[in-house]
Amino acid sequence: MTNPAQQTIWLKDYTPPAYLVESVSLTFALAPRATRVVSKIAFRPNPETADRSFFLHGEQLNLLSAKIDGKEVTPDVTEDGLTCPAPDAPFVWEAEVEISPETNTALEGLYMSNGMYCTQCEAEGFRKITYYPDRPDVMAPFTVRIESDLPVLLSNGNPSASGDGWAEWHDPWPKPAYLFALVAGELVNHPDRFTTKSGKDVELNIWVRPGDEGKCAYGMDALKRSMTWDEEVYGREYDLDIFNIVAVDDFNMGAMENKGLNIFNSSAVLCSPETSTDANFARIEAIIAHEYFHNWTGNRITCRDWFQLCLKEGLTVYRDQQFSRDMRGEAVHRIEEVLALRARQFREDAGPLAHPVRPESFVEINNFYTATVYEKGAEVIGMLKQLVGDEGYAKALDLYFERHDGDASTIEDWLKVFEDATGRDLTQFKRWYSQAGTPQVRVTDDYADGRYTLTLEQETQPTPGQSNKDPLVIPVAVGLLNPNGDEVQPTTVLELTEAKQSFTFEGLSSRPVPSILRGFSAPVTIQKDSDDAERTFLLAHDTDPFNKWEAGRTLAKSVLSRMVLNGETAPTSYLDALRAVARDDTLDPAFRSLALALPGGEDMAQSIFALGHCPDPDAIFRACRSLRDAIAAHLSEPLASLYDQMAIDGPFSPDAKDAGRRSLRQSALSYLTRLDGGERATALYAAADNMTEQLGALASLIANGHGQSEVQSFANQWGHDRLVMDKWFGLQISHAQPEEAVSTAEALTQRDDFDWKNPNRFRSVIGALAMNSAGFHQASGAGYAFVADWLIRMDEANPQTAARMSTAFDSWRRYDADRQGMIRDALTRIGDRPNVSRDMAEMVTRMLG
Ligand code: 0A1
Ligand code: ZN
Repeated sequence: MTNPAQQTIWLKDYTPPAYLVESVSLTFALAPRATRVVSKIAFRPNPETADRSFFLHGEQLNLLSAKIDGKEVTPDVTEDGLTCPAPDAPFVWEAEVEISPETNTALEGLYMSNGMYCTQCEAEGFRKITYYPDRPDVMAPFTVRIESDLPVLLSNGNPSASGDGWAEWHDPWPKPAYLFALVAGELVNHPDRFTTKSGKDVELNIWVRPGDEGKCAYGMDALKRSMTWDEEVYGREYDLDIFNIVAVDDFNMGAMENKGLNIFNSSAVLCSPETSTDANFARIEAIIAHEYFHNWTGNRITCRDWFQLCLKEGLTVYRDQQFSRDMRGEAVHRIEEVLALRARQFREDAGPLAHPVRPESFVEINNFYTATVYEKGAEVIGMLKQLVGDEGYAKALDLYFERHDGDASTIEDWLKVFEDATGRDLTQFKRWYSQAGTPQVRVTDDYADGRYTLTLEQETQPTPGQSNKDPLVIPVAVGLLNPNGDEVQPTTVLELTEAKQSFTFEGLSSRPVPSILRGFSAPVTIQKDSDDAERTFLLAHDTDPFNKWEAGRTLAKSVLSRMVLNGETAPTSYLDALRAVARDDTLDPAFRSLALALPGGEDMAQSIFALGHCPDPDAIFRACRSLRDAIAAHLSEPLASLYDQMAIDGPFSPDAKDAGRRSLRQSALSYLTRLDGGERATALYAAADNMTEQLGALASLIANGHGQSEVQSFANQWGHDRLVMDKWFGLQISHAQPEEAVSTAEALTQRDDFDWKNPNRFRSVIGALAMNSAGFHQASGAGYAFVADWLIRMDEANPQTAARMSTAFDSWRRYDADRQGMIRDALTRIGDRPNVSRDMAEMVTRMLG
């Protein structure tokens, strides 16, 4: 493989910067292909190092002039930056560069989206704007002047002055360059205000393209709820006079926490009942909160270097999860967190891309914005909180903000505040940050003379570059039920620290049924020789809602595995248990909906592989379909009454209660459509006045081979709305029959509105195919070839988005020799191009490695 600058960067090689920055002043004269950026940067030697080499990052810049203390200099310019002799004393660097935002399809640095200028600087995009020490441990206050005829000109901090064709912003809070942002465009705003708990009045705005004003109210409401929540729960107040959010159509990720000027993928902020599903509302609420919470965990306290990414991301995800649980219900949200963790992070941990929460090396940092850094990073914080208790956690967080405000910090700093605040030694706990892989905890038990003993053994399989694994500190929350279903031991957290350890419970009059890993207290897999009778018992009686759901989930997986591997049919005992859940009106509708959902193809492939078999995606698809039919037939009566009962009269509300009812109704519909020839779904589609029901009905129709006319009418109705059409593209592929998925995707890419350079549209087709497990893994290899062709095309325009989607191939070693061969060929074809990007080259190398 050709290696475009495949230079590996190591955590152990960290050295402090030679020069620090006192202040930055930037002037932008905006023009689509010739934007001029004038920078004036006050440097001073870093007293903590003797190194005096002056290096500024810079990529794809046309340097027009450079001065040090007013004198022209001629730096030595290379592809990735410049060096220049510099004084061993404070000095002022001035430079002028020219850049071309209009031709920037990578969407990093300054680029254009629908006539609007915007930026994305995390992780290393600022170096495409001007020459700068583009590393997070160099922090400075910024003053920014924007010159343009466009009416709205925004940057970080507070507005300081403006005139005809220009505006100036000043951000007093020292920040690294990755938090820099600039926006210029013809935008309209949805304004509001917020008074902080100490009485500071803050102007809030959501800026959007004209026409999108009607899709801002929910985002604004979520922002104000986030601001209040952070004050109440973490004591954190906002610290500028203004907080701006801008919606951008072309964006690689969900959103970005730039100081005072959050930039959002429009799909992560714009919503309305007619155009957005309940899932969209929930995601928007979580992302708005996430970006806002970064103001303290990420911006006021940032990362020393990119290896510490989980310091800000793990903590901020943990905080947004806490917020969403408070807004939407603890149990249901926890189940959703775990479903996402298993689907993305457990898969990552089990394959060639496994890496620690704090990686030790990288080639391209953009490849490390992963489920492991984000979601496992959040799980690690959840475990820490269980180990030190709620009070210990609150004390540690207060100390963290007090001690490190204004710092670029490390995981060592983070753990030290916990040690200092609680007195607990975290030496062993720290392994969670450095050891990759999902630990397996094997559970055996014994009962004699009123004494019940649980034995827990932990083991983590080798991962790339880490063959030996040490025991971790694993909080295992456990409860015990007696055979009548009464709880005889309320939840207690066992601390597993050894490879093998036993825990004893006394005074039990009969052998209890254990409920292990309540609330999913650690990101591990549990292995226990339980039978379906025990799982059915827990599904009926467990008092811990997470484990009640989990019992149903493991039961479904065990039934499905036997259907796939032994050709069995669904046992009546399972169908009866599920019917009892459907009928149990004491259960929250959202919970019931989750309990009625079956594991998907990818989830089953993971499970079957873990059982030591090679998964056959077609056989899994057939088994899932046959189980759905059995459930539909066995539960037809309760499902039909749920479908009627869960209908909502009155206006649409996106709140969790109504969303839960719609979700349960949709679960019922998806089964009933297998029985009623699409009658209910067709009627619902015609009557729906909100996108949740319209799209849900359409999904049920497509999945069952109906709905051709609805697919057409949907496009006629929504052709003008980019975000709705993304759903339309995606749905046809994700619900396609396996043998039709590739041809459907191919046909959709022929359409004029398949604007593939837009990451959302690209994901809605190529990403949807990669997630249709049986469609993507068709034995012909057509799915692999199709995805590979598009990744190659995208890699040339936007390496970051292409590289992220290449993870579709990361589970390749699970499959049979034919499929493995075809995937290896596809990956080799992607990686062997002379112009392969650094992002993609690293991903392919690791996946084939
Ligand atoms: N820090 C943002 C996500 C983000 C990360 C990288 C990006 O470009 C490489 C863009 C956004 C967050 O956590 O929300
Ligand atoms: Zn984040």
